[in-house]
Amino acid sequence: MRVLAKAIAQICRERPGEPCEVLGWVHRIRKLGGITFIILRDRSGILQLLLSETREVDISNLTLESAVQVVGVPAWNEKAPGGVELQVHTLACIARAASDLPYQVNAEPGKIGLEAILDHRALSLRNPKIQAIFKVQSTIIEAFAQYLRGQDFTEIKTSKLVSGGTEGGAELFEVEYFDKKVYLAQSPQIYKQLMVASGLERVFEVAPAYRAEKHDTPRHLNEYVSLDVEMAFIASEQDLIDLEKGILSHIFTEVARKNAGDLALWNAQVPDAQGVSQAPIIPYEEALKIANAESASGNQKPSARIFDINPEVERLLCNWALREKGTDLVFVNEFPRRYRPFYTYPSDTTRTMSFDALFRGLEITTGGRRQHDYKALLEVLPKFGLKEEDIAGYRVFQYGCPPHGGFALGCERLTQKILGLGNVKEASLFPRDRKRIKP
Ligand code: AMO
Repeated sequence: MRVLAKAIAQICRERPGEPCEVLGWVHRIRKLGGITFIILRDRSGILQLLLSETREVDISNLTLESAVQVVGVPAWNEKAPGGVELQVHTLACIARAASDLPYQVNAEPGKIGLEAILDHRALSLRNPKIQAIFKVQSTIIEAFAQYLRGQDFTEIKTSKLVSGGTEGGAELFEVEYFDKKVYLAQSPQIYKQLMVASGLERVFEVAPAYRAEKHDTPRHLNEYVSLDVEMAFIASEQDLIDLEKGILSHIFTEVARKNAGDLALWNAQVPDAQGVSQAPIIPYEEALKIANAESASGNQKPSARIFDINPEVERLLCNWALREKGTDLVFVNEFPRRYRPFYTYPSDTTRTMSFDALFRGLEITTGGRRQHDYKALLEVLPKFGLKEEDIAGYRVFQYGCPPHGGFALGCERLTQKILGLGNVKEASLFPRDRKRIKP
């Protein structure tokens, strides 16, 4: 019977003596006198193989990372990982790995530099701890979509080739498109809003977004996966915050349920539903006051007075929320108009119905209600250096576009913070930065 490594304990318990076939890779080889132990690895985990001298299994040519097929009988052994091993009868090498491995797959990832991990991505992913990152990410994406489908949202896929930016700034990658210059989309912003206007009302998208940001920081990628949401008939950003709390609760519950082993490898825990529901919503001005007070009372030398939310303020606010409210999550709302894009809905002359979500010291979401009144949109354009033709796509708003809003969650940043990774690039399969365009 062909089984996964993780099923061996169950077979040993329920059908002792039954021979099993397991397929996987050689993770480690250890010789002790006449006995050889091999740690075999498959997608489910690791399994100790016991090769005794009495069985004639030739492993003299076997190299680390070769793919093998083994047949044996499960047996309890308290010294083996998981307390069980496979006593091998036959072992066949299906694909021999060359002996000059360029990357030490079975090493603790923390001891290998990030650049080496990324240079040898396919090999580094064979390490269970590194693979765990992408198993968790897969659950995040699945749970995000599952929750929204359950709330009657429709999944959309929009073009990543666009004629201009939506998020302000000059952070656009140019692409030659026949005889024109077009750009890689910074976000599906206009399209998701158009889909609300189209009558779909509730949409979401999981897709790459591109930012030509020149800086190299542990929180920025030039290409990231954006988990986007947009919904019609909302009153304020409060409706969106409630929706995001529901999404995050579901994601955390699913990650805890499906990825317990992956979380354990990183010594990580997800917040429980209570932790999410307790997340405070702090108006921007209040958030600055808290950050200033935190900074002044910190053990380190207080930094200069804080006038805007920056990475240091995100950390201070999250420290405060953990201490005072017992939660890893903080929402900041009422951002000033000057810090938000043209499409943001104003709540008065200075503030907007917009918000950010901060999780474990990092911004993971930006969102807000949008301006759905086309005339009001035109009025603010000069302040943003835009002209009517720049937002031509929004003209359809003249034909009955309801109040609406949405947000975007950064998939890699959420993965990074769930697992406690030092750099967001670790949570991107093939990260793109200023220097890295391969593999
Ligand atoms: P914003 O630009 O804040 O908002 O992006 C939303 C979220 O996307 C993630 N993110 C990034 N992750 C990694 N590297 C980057 N360079 C990067 N840039 C952004 C973050 C961030 O919180 N259109 C609006 C969203 C909306 O209002 O619906 C937008 O894109 O987690």
